[in-house]
Amino acid sequence: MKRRMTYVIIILLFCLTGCTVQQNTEMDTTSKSIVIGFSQSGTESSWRKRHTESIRTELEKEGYEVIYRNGYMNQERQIQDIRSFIVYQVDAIVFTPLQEEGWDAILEEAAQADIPVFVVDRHVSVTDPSLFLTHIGPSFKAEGNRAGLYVSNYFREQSNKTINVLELTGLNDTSPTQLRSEGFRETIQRDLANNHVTIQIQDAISGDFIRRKGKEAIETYIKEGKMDTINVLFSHNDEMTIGALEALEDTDIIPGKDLIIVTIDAQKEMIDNLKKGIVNCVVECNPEAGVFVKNAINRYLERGADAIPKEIYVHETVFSSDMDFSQIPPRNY
Ligand code: GYE
Repeated sequence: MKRRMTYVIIILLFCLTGCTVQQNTEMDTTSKSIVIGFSQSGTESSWRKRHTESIRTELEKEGYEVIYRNGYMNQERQIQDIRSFIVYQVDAIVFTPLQEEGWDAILEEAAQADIPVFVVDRHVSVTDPSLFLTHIGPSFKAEGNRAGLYVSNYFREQSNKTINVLELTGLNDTSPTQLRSEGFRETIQRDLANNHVTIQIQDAISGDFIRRKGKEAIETYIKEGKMDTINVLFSHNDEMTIGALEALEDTDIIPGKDLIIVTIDAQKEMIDNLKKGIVNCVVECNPEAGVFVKNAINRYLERGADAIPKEIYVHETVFSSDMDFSQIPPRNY
């Protein structure tokens, strides 16, 4: 009897331990969810809001736990946000830098903690490029090229004429600002070589990618009496273009006719303006980065850092006054 009791106890214990072990394994897989720290630079545009949403939803749909921080366009704040991810020991950091310079020290901290960093949208300039795993975003230079190409095509029939461009630039020390400028200049210069028409940048003024600042910059330009000689406004983003259009309301200039307007992002409002003939060319900047970020993280987790290319481009297009508007896909930003 005593012996039988001992057996029963042993079997019971075995069963219990077995059950417990099984339970623990199950718990491990669920409690061990991958945590991603996502530091966004701000909420300055509809484009940016869509960009944030796209990344958060794609990562969450995939089952990742996302800790999201908004840097409110303040680099110090973004650095603190990234530091909090490091303290929390997240599995990966997704980071959309406000500007290009000033990230070496914090990325060094992330590297020390062995946390991979996925840079999205704007670029970072760091002395050691191994401080980030990859950069995922648009080709800003191609966007500038597309804008320049529209302008040179638009004026291609004209000869012996000088076309003056006013460039409304985004935030300084950011790759979209630098590369959009570079891409635009590259394309208009090519046309110059053909001697059809001279397209020149009359002035470049900054609006920091912000609607209000874009409006103020154009208002000042108008007050200075310089707007009348301008044929083309090349604006680095739609928010500033909306500001510029508001400023132009106080003048006789008819946007889209007296002033050719080329703008970047392709927010819904700007596509509506294109259809109405208020702007002439809208270069798309694709905010739907989420799926690319998710794929890169998945691949990194499955195959390691060596399986990730240093640069991952998102696809983009261009919409202009000479196209069939029914071909424009619905905008969700
Ligand atoms: O064009 C603009 C946003 O960095 C590419 O930032 C991004 C730019 C985008 O504020 O609308």
